[in-house]
Amino acid sequence: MRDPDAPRSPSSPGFWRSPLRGPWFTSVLGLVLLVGITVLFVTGLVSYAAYNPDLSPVNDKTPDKGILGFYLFAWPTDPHWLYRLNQGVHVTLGITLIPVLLAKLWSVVPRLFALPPARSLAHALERVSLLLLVGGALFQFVTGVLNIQLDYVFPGSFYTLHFYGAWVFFAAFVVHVLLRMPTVLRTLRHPREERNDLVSPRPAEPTVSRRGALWFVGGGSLLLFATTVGQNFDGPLRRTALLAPHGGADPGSGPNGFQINKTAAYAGIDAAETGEDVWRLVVTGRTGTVRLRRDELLRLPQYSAALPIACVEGWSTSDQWWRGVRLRDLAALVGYGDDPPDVFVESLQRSGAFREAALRANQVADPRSLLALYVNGEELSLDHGRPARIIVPAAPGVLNTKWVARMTFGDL
Ligand SMILES: Nc1nc2c(c(=O)[nH]1)N[C@H]1C(S)=C(S)[C@@H](COP(=O)(O)O)O[C@H]1N2
Ligand SMILES: [Mo]
Repeated sequence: MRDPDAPRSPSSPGFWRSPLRGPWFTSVLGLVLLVGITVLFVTGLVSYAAYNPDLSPVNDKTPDKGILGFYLFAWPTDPHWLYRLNQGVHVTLGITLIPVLLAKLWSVVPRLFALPPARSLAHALERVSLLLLVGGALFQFVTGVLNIQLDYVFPGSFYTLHFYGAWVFFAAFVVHVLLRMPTVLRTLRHPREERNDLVSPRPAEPTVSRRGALWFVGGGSLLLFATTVGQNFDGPLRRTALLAPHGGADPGSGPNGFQINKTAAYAGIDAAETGEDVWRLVVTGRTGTVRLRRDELLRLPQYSAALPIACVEGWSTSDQWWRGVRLRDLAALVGYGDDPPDVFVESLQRSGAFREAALRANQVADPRSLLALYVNGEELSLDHGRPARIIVPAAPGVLNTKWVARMTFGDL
């Protein structure tokens, strides 16, 4: 019930009356976010490193990153589920934390309206950092969710926005944690004594306890988790991922019945160009260029590997059985015997950011890295990249180029 005497301006302390607000409620939510956001930041940076952006300009989604890419490292191929785990954690955790973030913002909302805007220089600086913090948090969560839900609303620029946004946000986050940690620790040690400006001077009657409110927030998180996490698995579990664009729907059955990201129709691939008498794989390297027909590829030694597809959007498949020619054997055909170099892979697809990708020498050398022609015992379907696609252990899905037309070996 609205009190007729209540102050009308959200900047007056009596305006905000929920008895839930106070240092304890904010501290508990803050601690959850401290852990969660740190994991999001680390898995986000790791995910970016997995693209091998320092290898080739075609892999580099943020060419102006400058020193922000200081930490990049050579992405390994072991364990083969590494990217699947990293990105599953990043996306699932990000979605799960949304209710916690909203509750945290709600818990400090009186502060956002506090007047005067600045009492001192230090206070002014703190409020600017809060602006970056709140703006940064909303920006990171909104861009992340839009990217997975709307399927590339910002073609190409998502990586740039999300990557730079992460650094700005995390810097403000670190400042905030340092400033607030003493209060959090005091509050958790003496929950009853601590009082601050978040506690309403004229609280309304409680309708729920602070613990009850936390359970409510946790329940929201659990619900989001339960309706998202299934997109990391095949079979019936995937259908529980009601909130994930790559869950829910049935990807079909049979050997090729697993998640498809971009269909051949979407990528503008005409089945005719993949036909036996038309398609040629063009492989270039130290000793020149060879052109291989499908039947010639099939006469090379064939190998199998059980590997997942794991997309930056956070969905993944369980291991599928891929079969085809080793990348290092293709390198050997054009003059690289024992230690194969990097490779630049191009698709039949004529346009689009994902028509080409570069793989690092360690990825080419791994005996499980294949130019696959078969999956789960059947020819690749057109949507999964017929006649041939790249599959590399632990690599992000975007490096698993479909409808491969050309491979150029050599140090990039
Ligand atoms: N030519 C081409 N290859 C591509 C893509 C694409 O758009 N074009 N998408 C990539 C991305 S982002 C992912 S996650 C995987 C998905 O493979 P799938 O559709 O077989 O599941 O393919 C990759 N290979
Ligand atoms: Mo992807």
